Amino acid sequence: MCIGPSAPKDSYLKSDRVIAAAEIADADCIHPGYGFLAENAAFAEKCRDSNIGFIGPTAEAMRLLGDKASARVLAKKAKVPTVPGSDGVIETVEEALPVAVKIGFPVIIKATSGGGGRGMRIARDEQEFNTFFPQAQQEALSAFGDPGLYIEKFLDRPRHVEVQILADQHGKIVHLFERDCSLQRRHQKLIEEAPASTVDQRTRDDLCKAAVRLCRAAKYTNAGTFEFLVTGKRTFYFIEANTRIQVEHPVTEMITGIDLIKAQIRIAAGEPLGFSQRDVKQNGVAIECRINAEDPHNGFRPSPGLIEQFRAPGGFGVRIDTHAHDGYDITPFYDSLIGKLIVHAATREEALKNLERCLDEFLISPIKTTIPFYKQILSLEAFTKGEFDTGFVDRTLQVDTV
Ligand code: MV4
Repeated sequence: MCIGPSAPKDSYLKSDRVIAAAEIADADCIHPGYGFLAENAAFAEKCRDSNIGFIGPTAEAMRLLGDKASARVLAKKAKVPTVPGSDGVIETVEEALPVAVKIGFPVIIKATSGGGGRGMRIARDEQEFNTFFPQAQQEALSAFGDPGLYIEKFLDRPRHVEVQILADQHGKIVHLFERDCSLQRRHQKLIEEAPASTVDQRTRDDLCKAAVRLCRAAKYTNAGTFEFLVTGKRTFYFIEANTRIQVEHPVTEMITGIDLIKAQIRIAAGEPLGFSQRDVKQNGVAIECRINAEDPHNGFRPSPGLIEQFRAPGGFGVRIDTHAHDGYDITPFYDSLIGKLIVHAATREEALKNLERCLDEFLISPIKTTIPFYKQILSLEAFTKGEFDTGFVDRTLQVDTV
């Protein structure tokens, strides 16, 4: 169903048009996906007011966790470890500087409505802090319409580990273990895996229990993710929550055998979860590569256009989630994600072997994709050994910038 012109601001970001389309289609409910209005509380509210189910959490839970400074406050109350930092939003640089000095430099300045690294600055001393705080405030205002900032101690080379949650409308909450999403470039995730190879069983248990506590404190329902930064062996801190299903959810589906989208739909329909925590088992290792229509040899510049040849790998333990095929035209209007390659095997070693084979077999032409970049990553010992953190790609890989 056509809901408007190509530009998202005139179509998929216009809630009234999306709701009108649902009404014309006589849809019972809307699954918001993982972009556009998926984390927009006002959209969830409009669905409710239009008697259309929103497959996700309540508008209230989205607002509470969508504000990152208030999510931090809630986490503290729920005895979930947070990075040393400010309590809530700080309005002025005069008020913020003593807090930063008390935390100790370097500190990271973050936008409470932020995402994708916008409105974020790292300050190494007082002088930088005085310069960066107003800059971040301005950037946050223009990007999110909200200048609110908070500050945290800047952690050195953390790993990004997130816990998947499912919560029904009857008070039952389960976690589906964790994913490591440390491999990213400029805040875009590239490779995700489950379980996190560097997290031991005891830390895993603590992390997952912390996520469930926070979920309960937020009265959260449906699928959600709680993000943590992990430093050292047993130390982790909650940083933010994602109130939507995420791109990387298939790795969790592969290791647990649970269809997360089906669970989301059942929960939204008011059904009970139908299984308990003890029924959720981790089985093997799953790794996902995001296939983007981008040129890794040209600063990851978008590479839209007609796909003339599309040949995907297959076989045991291989999953491809995509809408692309031969003759498909990738438009320049949307995200450059064109597919996900997910492999599942008994061990990380086997998964990596299969992943390498799949990347070699994958044929998408003539548009440029990130496939060659993943082959390069897989050739690095640091990656195959699991020795990487959130700064790995930007630090170690020589990628040309535009
Ligand atoms: C941090 C951090 C270090 N210390 N917070 C990046 C995106 C957002 N979800 C959180 N992010 C980070 N938060 C504390 N307290 C490091 C990152 C981070 C990062 C920061 C600056 C430049 C590049 C980065 C890449 C990955 C993670």
